[in-house]
This record gives sequence, C-alpha cells and structure tokens, in this order.
Amino acid sequence: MSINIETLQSVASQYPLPAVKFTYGTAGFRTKADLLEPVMFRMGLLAALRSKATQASIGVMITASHNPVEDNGVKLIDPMGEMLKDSWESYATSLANCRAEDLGSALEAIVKETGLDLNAKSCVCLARDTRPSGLKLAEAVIEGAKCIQKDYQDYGILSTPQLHYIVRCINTNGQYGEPTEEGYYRKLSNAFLKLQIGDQAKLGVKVDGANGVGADKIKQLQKYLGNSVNISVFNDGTSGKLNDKCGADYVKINQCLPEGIRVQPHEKCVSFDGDADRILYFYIGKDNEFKLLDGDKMSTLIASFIKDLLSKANLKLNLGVIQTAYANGRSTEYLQKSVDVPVSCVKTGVKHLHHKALEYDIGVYFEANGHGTVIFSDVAVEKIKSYALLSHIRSKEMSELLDFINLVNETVGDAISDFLVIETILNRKGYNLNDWNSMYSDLPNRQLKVKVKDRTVIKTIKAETETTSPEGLQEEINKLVSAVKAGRSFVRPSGTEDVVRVYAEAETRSLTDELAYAVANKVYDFAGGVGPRPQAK
Ligand code: G16
Repeated sequence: MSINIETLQSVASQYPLPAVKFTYGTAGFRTKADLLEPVMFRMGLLAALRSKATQASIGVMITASHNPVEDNGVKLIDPMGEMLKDSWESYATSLANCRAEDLGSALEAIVKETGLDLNAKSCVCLARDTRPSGLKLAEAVIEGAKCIQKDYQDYGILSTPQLHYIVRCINTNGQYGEPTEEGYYRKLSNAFLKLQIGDQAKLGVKVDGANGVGADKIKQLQKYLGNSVNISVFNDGTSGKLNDKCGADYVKINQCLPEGIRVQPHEKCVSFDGDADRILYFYIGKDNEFKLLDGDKMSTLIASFIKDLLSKANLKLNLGVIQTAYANGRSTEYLQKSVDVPVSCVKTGVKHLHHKALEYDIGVYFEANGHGTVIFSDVAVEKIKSYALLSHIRSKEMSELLDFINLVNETVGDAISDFLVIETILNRKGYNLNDWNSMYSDLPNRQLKVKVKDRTVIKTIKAETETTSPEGLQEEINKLVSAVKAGRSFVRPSGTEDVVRVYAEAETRSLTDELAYAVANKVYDFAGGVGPRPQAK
C-alpha cells in the first residue's frame, strides 16, 4: 500500500496554511482556533502514521485546556495513554508547517525514516472539549486521518484524561478497563466506594467546573457514586464563559475564589481547568482567608499515604516524587525531610514529569498548577499483588493499595480521578482540608505574566530555573533574589500562551510580591516588553 498522493493533494488544498509559524509547545499546538484547521488536518495525517508505526490506536484530543475560549489546540496521545513520543514532535512541527503541495513528500519521508508499514492496521481516536470551534476542527482531523486509512473513532465530547484512559484501554485489550466513558466512571467509582470507611454521607463538595467539559463529566460521575458524595457544580457552562475568571488556572494564578461560586468558611471546594486534567482544592479558613491546596499539597498527601501503606506492610519499593521549578520550596523540603522520599525537579510539562516518574517503582508527579498523577510500575504491581495474597504479613494494606491503583488514572493528570484519590486519602486519614493544609505551610508565592515582542528570546537551563539569554538577565535576577529572605525566582517562556512566566517566592507576602514585580520588570527591559510595565495592583 502507498499513500494516494492525488487524493491527498486534492483534500489538502482545502486546508492551506495561514502565514503563521506553528510551534509544538508544552502540550502540543495551541493558538487562536480560527488558525487551526490546517494544523488539525495535518495532525490527522500524523496520528494515522503514528498509529501505523506503533500498530496501536492513537488519540487526538482537541482542546486548549486552560486557555480562553477563542483558542484551541491539539494534544496527541500515544498507545499507553501517554503524551506523543518526543522524537515524533519534530514530525508534528514539520507537518504543521508543511505547504499542501509538499505534504505527499513530507509523509513519504516520515514513512521512510521510521520504517513504518503502511499496510499495518491503524485507528485514530479523537475527542474534543466543549469549545464551539471543536466540531469543525474534529472534521479536519478526520479528513486528514482518512487520507491514510479508513478507521477512526470519534468519541465526541470528553475530558482530556478520559480520552487518554480510553486509548490505553483499547491498546491493552481492556486490561486497563473498559474502553468507554461509562467504563471510566465504573472503574473509578467501584474503586472509590470500596475504599471508603466511616460515614460517607458527610462528603459534600462544591466544584468550579471552569465552564468546561469537567462540569458535565463530574455530574455524570455523581450518578455512579450514589449518596456517598454530594457534588454541587458551579460554572457549569450554562451561562458563563470557559476559563473566564474561573477554573484552576485562574484560581492558582490569582490566589482567590473563582467567580460564580459562593463559599462559606470551611466548605470544601475544587476547581477544574477547561479540559479537566487539573484540579485544585480551596476553602475559606476561620480567619476568612482564602486557602489554596495545590498540586504540591496533593503530591505530599499522596506520597505520605503510599509511604505509610508500604511501611506498614514492610514492602520496600522505590517511591519518588517529581516536581517542577514551580513547586513551593516548603513542599520539597517537607517531602525530603518529613516524608523521606527522593524529589526530582524537571522542566514544565506533564510529559517531562511522566517520563521521570517512570524511573521509580511508584512515581508521584504533580505540577503546582494541579496537573499530576501516580504511576505504578509492573514490578510494583506484581509485588503488591503478591504481598496482598500472603496472609502472614500486612496483606490488608496491600489489598487497599491495589484498589487505590484502580482509582488512579495513570495515563495523565486527571481532575476527576485526582479528586477521588484525594477524597479517599482524606477519608481514611480522617482529615478535613484544614488538617491537610496544616501538614506544612507554603512560602508565599506569586506568578506573573509578562508580554514581550518575542518570548523565544528567553532561553533556560537547569530545569528552567536559570536563563542563559537575554545576556545579563540572570545576573539581575540573582541580585534581586539574594536581597530577599528565603527568596527564589525564575522566568521562562510559556509553551501554551504568548507570555513570559515569572515565579517568585519569599519569606513574606510583601517580599514575594516585591520580588515578583522587580523580576517581571527586568524581563520587560531585557526581553522587549510590550504594553504597560508590570505593576503591583
Ligand atoms: C499544559 C501542560 C502543563 C503545563 C501547562 C502550562 O497544561 O499540560 O504541563 O503546566 O500547560 O504550560 P506553560 O507554562 O508552558 O504555559 P494544560 O492544562 O493547559 O494543558
């Protein structure tokens, strides 16, 4: 079999490239939705080729996650539900920028280079979030995929992690679960209900759905949980705008309540992002202060819970936690000193965290923004299973750990699965949010965005903790940081938005804000700031 170049060119001519250079960012391509049809067509082609190369189903998720509703994007999903393999990112970039008339030769070059078999059976599985632009973009993906092969499966509207889960289920012949949305709810809810102890009726939670896909999906989940949980969904997309003054990214960056939700002191609340692959917890403390429990708080809770079960069963497994530079310094210290687990710091992007987590028997990875999960290696699962069967040692803990594994969506960060994971741990520890929050205190921190002419002028090293360009910027940041108690700051170009991100933390709130704005102003000066200077509100 070969690619029918004539058909390809005729279909491709309907998807001419705009005068834009597309770059594969932190999580695939992401930009204004009206520019993306040609990219989606090309990603349909790529996914079909990847499917033939791996002889497995490949996922295409149409979403721009936390970005505004006008944006859209694409995340490609490899056979085990993980992000697209690094070496294929460059194929994705070259195809995304390839003129229609050159596509035939570009595809043939990929076929040759990878040695893939065009006769191999293949399938592209696609889904989209709730953005109005999604349907048209899905059609473009299908058109692309059909130029290479006939099989595709359109799952309609799903959360990103649901599609990751389904792809893995398909490619493991159902061993990971039933490859349907219902199968996903069933697997998670069964594990959750098995693990609950005591009075479950007490669990009430308010969910900020970011006016995105997660709002509807958590309502679906509620049906499988019966009376055990009482979920009230706010920002469910019926009136508000996607990610507009709500959702996990807004809550994390602004460190405040989302709009569209009324909260009484100590009520348990969570925020999802637009495609439900991130979650944050928050509440109002008795001092009326906003309290945020972010990805760092989740990884510390999860790691200490697993560590506890392992040590009760006297099972030695290599447990590690993966963070990025955005992790609060206190969380890293707590993990190393109190939980006593190794901590690694990698570049932003779940693909980097996921990759590193695979080095451990059990890898817990979370970005501070609430994106994360736990990965259990085959070796770990086998050991846990064998311990669960032995009656003379602590088999109870290991049976619980096996149920716990079924609660986790190991393919990627998942707001719904993470919610059930955290609730299970809180339930078993008898913790409320305040108990959890008291495990350690965060250093005050601040994230800012700086608009510059070209954010790619910022180059970073050491897991993005230092810049090498523009020349002189890092020295200025170092001077500012050294003048502040417990100060730390770094800057990096975002891979999902046209901004440079600034992070700062320090001993007090005012020192933190001063440091953040001072560093942001350095970025503005060194990297060609656009618009008004960064200024404290
Ligand atoms: C994506 C990635 C995350 C990353 C976030 C922000 O999240 O999956 O790993 O932390 O973008 O990336 P950046 O700082 O490069 O803009 P999401 O939830 O938007 O898909």
